[in-house]
Amino acid sequence: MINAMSADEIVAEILTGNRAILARSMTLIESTHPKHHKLAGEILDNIVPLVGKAKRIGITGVPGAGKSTLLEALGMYLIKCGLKIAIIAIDPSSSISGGSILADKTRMTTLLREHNAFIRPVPAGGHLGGTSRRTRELTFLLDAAGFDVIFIETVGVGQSEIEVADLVDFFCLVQIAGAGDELQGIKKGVMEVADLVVINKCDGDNKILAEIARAMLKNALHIVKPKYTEWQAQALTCSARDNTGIKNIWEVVELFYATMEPAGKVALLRKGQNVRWMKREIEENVITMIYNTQDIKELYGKTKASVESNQLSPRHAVETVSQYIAEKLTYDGLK
Ligand SMILES: Nc1nc2c(ncn2[C@@H]2O[C@H](COP(=O)(O)OP(=O)(O)OP(=O)(O)O)[C@@H](O)[C@H]2O)c(=O)[nH]1
Ligand SMILES: [Mg+2]
Repeated sequence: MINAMSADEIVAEILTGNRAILARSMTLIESTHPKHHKLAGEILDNIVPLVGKAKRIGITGVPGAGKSTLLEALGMYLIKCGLKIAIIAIDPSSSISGGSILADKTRMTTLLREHNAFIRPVPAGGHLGGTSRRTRELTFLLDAAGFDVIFIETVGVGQSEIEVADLVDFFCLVQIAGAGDELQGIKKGVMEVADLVVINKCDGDNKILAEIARAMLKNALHIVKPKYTEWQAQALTCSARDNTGIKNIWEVVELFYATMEPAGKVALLRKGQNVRWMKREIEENVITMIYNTQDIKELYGKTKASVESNQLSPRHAVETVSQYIAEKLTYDGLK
């Protein structure tokens, strides 16, 4: 149905809040089928000038830290404040629509019933860069569709959280207090990109441990090299289950924007992210194109065989293939 519509018509529907068209446009953008590329590109060209109002927030943390439960609590709080929220839930374990995605969607049962919430599960795809490849464009659609806050939830395994940090304005790490190993549980690199660390499950017997963990984290965050001169990463506790500390989290997010926006830092951040994304995409495309060119493919295959049989040193092989590509590019490029 959407294929029969023009990009202008589709965008008009998205702007009026047509959720079915929004969802279908997202599927179109995620599609790797070449026949969808043109329409997806046209939709994005129309959308991009309209984008920029929504707050983009990343949420990461170890499996079971309570990210989904927290998003449900925070999401409901924001809806009560009169905001429209969207959640992109990235599932690294699933390549298509696997079971865990559905599980995650059903975990946010209260939000699922809300008209002012939109939940979109996204498979990570399993290859490097899989997370961010299309997710940036999905946030653009949601922004244009009028969602005030867009959350991107990702499980803190592999590199996904670092990728997600480059898709959002504000990055929140959800932790749980353990028996004194709070800091070990945080992977290197994540602390550097976190704008806020939330110790969840601060309830029942866990309360004191959570408060201790928060104090330790607060100190640790002061030692980490700050991401921005204007912002010191914060540490909070909350209980997503009992709905406590949720308002504090949002106040920190608002403080972040109130501090960074007047300094022009959010706009600058987004500009940098767009350019980095473009550069990565070009590099990926160019590499794919080069390796798919018939004569290069053949030369590569032959050279690889020579390296495997020790007839050619890997260094010589690199030179041979690189030289061939360089000559070919100059020849074709100057024609
Ligand atoms: N006691 C307590 N339990 C919680 C809290 N938040 C979440 N839980 C429980 O922790 C478990 C995991 O919660 P989820 O919200 O699914 O955690 P998650 O981080 O989204 O997990 P994955 O998506 O699998 O990575 C569930 O059984 C929740 O009920 C909390 O604040 N306190
Ligand atoms: Mg979850």
